[in-house]
Amino acid sequence: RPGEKKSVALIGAPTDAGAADRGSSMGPEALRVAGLREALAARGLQVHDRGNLNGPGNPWQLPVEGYRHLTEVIEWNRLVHDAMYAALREGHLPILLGGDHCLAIGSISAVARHCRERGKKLRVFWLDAHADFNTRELSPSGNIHGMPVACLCGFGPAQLSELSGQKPAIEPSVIRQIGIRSVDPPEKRFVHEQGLEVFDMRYIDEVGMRQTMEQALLGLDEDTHLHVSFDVDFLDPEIAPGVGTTIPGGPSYREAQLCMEMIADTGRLSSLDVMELNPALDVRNKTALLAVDLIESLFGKSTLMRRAVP
Ligand code: 6HN
Ligand code: MN
Ligand code: MN
Ligand code: MN
Repeated sequence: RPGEKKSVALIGAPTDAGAADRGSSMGPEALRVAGLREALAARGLQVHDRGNLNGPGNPWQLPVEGYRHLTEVIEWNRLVHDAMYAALREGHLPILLGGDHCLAIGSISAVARHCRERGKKLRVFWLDAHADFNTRELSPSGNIHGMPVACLCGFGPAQLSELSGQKPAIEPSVIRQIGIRSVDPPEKRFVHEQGLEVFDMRYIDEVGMRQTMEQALLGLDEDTHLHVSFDVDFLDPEIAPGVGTTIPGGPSYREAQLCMEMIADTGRLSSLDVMELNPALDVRNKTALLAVDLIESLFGKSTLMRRAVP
């Protein structure tokens, strides 16, 4: 639709049923209060805020057979899948406002289904301190927010790993994990076994964010749908305290900006998750404000300045 404004759909998913801590259920509203809609509109996007999905509450129970709150997590992921899929079909760029990271199962299952139908290639950027590649057998916690990547790759309960209508929803080869610095030992072995491409903090320290992103973006073309799953704990906790599982040694403000800017430059961003923001642990909503700032860069806030350089 040439000449028409690009449109984004905001989909709030206020749950923390997959997490270790309560509070990420307040993430969608904190992002709205931080001015997400206005920031996107200022980027020239048409913004449709679809409001929040309405799923089950958090029963706050112990894991059962290796999974905590599996029933609730399945229900939420069904809702997320359906909402993300509908938004993609309507031609919007959907932005999922989490909620904990278990919801990326529904989100990326919808994206995978959409790409299959359109004959598009898929690339998933997983920006996170964690690999989120646990299974019931490997997980130290039973918390499903530590398992979405494994579920998407076919290792998880059927109701989660078959959401896209095909198992696995995605191949490990489409994933690029960036910023990783906390992986449980059995999980680490499984990451290697499945051949995930991981640009961990050690790698970013050694080669820098620029070369890391160049490598992660290799092979993207006009036919590629790029999905970014942004777990806010990707960022260094000094700048982003409002998350449940803070891990020191994450990307700095400038490194995170560069990461977002280089994604924006490709023009391939087609769907986004903003996950794990926990306002109960934040300081004057500063992590939400930072997330909005980075999302602006993801949508090209700095591109004009960069292009002006010969
Ligand atoms: N997140 N690896 C730990 C676990 O319990 O499986 C932590 C997972 C954190 C997940 O932040 O999305
Ligand atoms: Mn519309
Ligand atoms: Mn995560
Ligand atoms: Mn994480």
